[in-house]
Amino acid sequence: MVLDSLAKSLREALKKINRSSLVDDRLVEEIVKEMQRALLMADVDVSLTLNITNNVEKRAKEEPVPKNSNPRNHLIKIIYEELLRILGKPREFHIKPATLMLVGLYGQGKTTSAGKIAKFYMKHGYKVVLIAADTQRVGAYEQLEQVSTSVGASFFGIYGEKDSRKVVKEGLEKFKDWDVKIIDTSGRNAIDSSLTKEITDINGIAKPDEVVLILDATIGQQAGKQAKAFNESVRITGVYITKLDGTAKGGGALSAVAATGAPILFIGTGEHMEDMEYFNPARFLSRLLGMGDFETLMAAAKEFQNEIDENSIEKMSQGKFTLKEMYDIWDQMNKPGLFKKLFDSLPMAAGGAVRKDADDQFFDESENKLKKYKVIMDSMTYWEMENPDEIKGSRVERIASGSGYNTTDVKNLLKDYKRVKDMVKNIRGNRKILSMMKKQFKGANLPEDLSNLSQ
Ligand SMILES: Nc1nc2c(ncn2[C@@H]2O[C@H](COP(=O)(O)OP(=O)(O)OP(=O)(O)O)[C@@H](O)[C@H]2O)c(=O)[nH]1
Ligand SMILES: [Mg+2]
Repeated sequence: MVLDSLAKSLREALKKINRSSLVDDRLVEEIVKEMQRALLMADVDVSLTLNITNNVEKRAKEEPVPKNSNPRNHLIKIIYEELLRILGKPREFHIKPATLMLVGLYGQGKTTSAGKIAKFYMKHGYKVVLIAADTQRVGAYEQLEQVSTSVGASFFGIYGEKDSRKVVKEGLEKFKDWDVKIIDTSGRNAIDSSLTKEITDINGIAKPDEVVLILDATIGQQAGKQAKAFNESVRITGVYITKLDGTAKGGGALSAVAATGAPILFIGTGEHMEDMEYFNPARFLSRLLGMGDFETLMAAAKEFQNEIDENSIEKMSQGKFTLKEMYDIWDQMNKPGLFKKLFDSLPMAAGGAVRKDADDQFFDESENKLKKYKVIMDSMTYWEMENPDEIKGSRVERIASGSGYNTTDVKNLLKDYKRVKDMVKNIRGNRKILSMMKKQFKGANLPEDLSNLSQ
């Protein structure tokens, strides 16, 4: 995983809290020292580190423990909240047709990331073209062409052309019907006037929905300075931090970029085309700490509690989970994203099993599918809803024609249902999670024993 040593030290600190019989000033001071050491080792800025750890110490010593928590969990919660401040605010990112321009200095990972982003969109069913606007570096054309081939995206470039503006203009025109256009621009050694002019010009021509700054995590805190400088010369909509897998300095890059206020959109975690993640600070931190995505879990559980009656949860946890239960739950969830949030919050706690089984794509699109699926389910008989495994052949055809969708949609619904059912089974098999969920629904503050959950 990324930031291995930081993760290890922070997890040790949390374990120490969990193991201690008493939370006193001495323990708080010890933990704060360990946090300081861990953050500085990960290249987090000294004053930021001190600010965070001083806050932890002050809050831990002064804040009264809420009634529904205990001193250990309260301390962990404070640590979590203070660390989260380092990572900045999440930016909402909708997967939809878009033009993206990638900018950055030499060797930061622009071309590789262009391929990864292409793959990411293609996984969601979009038609993607990569446009070779790096007309400066020898071999840039071939490199992007090769990247396009490897992910199966379309490619546009004009071999030997020196004017990147012309390439972009022609590429966008030729591929105007493609859903997603990703423009790979050329780098420089430093942000100079020729780079600023080039990307400003391309920006004017392409009018991209996203201008993504690519920054190499191994430059550590320097990433913050670069983000600031780029932001001043072109409107950056998000930052993609690459090579987080290969450096202990990742904490420096992440925190310094977050401090500039530029949102971190993606992180690169390896050289392969699938080594990329959408960056969500809370999820990233929870995973780093090995405690499951409990921030999201708590928020989702609270919403869930309001949206869903106890019956559905009981049913879900006790064995019966047919299409009918799925329909009821979906029906009660009028808040977009709730379902995804709830399940997304469980994976670490379930030892990673849920997460791996649950294809991201399913969740990202689940909101859009929801409407469609409900229409399809409305065309099913009660018996079919109760016995989804029996829906085959001519039944699929009848349901499809009754709902106005095609048989693939019906089959997808059944496939997704099976996935959710497996997840529910997974959760059911893990009594710890179940009791944790129940506690959450009763409004408890924190899972009792975080270190155990993360095993
Ligand atoms: N380990 C690791 N390597 C990466 C990652 N992203 C990119 N790289 C590597 O970084 C090197 C440079 O990547 P490029 O994509 O060519 O960088 P660039 O910004 O396009 O470079 P120029 O076009 O020369 O400006 C390559 O060897 C990539 O394999 C990452 O997330 N993890
Ligand atoms: Mg390149």
